[in-house]
Amino acid sequence: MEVKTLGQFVIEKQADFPYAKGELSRLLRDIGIAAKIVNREVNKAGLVEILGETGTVNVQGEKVKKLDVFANEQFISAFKAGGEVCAIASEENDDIIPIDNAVSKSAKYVVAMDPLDGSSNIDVNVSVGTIFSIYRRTSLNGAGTLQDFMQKGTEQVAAGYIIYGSSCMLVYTTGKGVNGFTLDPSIGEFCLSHPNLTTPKSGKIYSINEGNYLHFPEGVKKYIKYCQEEDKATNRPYSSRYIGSGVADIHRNLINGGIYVYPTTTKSPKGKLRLLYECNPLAFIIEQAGGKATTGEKRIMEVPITELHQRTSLFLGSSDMVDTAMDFMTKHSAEKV
Ligand code: AHM
Ligand code: MG
Repeated sequence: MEVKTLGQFVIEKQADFPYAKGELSRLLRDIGIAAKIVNREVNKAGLVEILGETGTVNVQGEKVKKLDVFANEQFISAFKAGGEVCAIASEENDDIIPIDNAVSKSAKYVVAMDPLDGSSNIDVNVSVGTIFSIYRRTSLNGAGTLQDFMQKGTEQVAAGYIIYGSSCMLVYTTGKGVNGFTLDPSIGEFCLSHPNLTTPKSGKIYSINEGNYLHFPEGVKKYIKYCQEEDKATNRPYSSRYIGSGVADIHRNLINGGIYVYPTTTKSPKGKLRLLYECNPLAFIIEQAGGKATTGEKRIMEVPITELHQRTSLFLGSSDMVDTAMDFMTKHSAEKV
């Protein structure tokens, strides 16, 4: 059987970008390497204390790091060493991390990331993920600036996620479809397992934290009731599935069809999720897979960005389901929560 590794695939795809000099390919390769290291640590999360005590992990007697901090440091050091990135924005850091070192002199890109999404799930052995979004810098040279990140999602050059689940997968797009790679632990390589991923136009799954029901906008409340109604023609009632790790919920829905909703609530009137490093990259992927991502009103990737950690509501998934949810939002927009 022919096996295609992530490294082979990105080099092959470089031909899609006639003027590319291989920087983006190298950047994707660096992300793959950092992902493997984070996966190794995530896999032994339950052992950290035990191994730490015996000294196997913690030779210098350093305090065992929390995995989200570890993942953040791992990706940052991969980007610093790779030389393709002049600034990083991370969920874990209040400000951007400018890079200006010997290898970054001709760096063209900036990367925004959520190094470990759903990190509260680690302690209970549930899937977590990394989300990344790559933009061309707008500044001319030297270290990147905050302004480099103030670009709409439509300007993304590439985006992807890694899911540390029952197997480890890396899914990414450069705007020419979506491809998924599964880590084969026996050879330590991400291998192309899901070429040209497309999402069904409709599905049977809705993913939302219903615990917040009382605080949802009226349109969302009505849409949830719609999902629960009996209707043979539209395959309802739908099933409710909510892991609480956005990457895992969205990955499942991408493959099986479904909708993920994190709306505004009376408690978080702007929404919870972050536009730059959660919603925009996930929106780029779902659109490239044939789905949709909106705020409930408009396309996520066209939302102007003014703050690094800007929040937004998110309706993401199979196109027919997102359309229906948005119809409910429009119809009930005038009603009080
Ligand atoms: P995090 O980046 O702090 O982990 O938060 C993002 C996560 C998503 O992955 C997940 O879908 C959602 O927040 C869960 O939030 P809640 O517990 O409010 O339902
Ligand atoms: Mg997150």
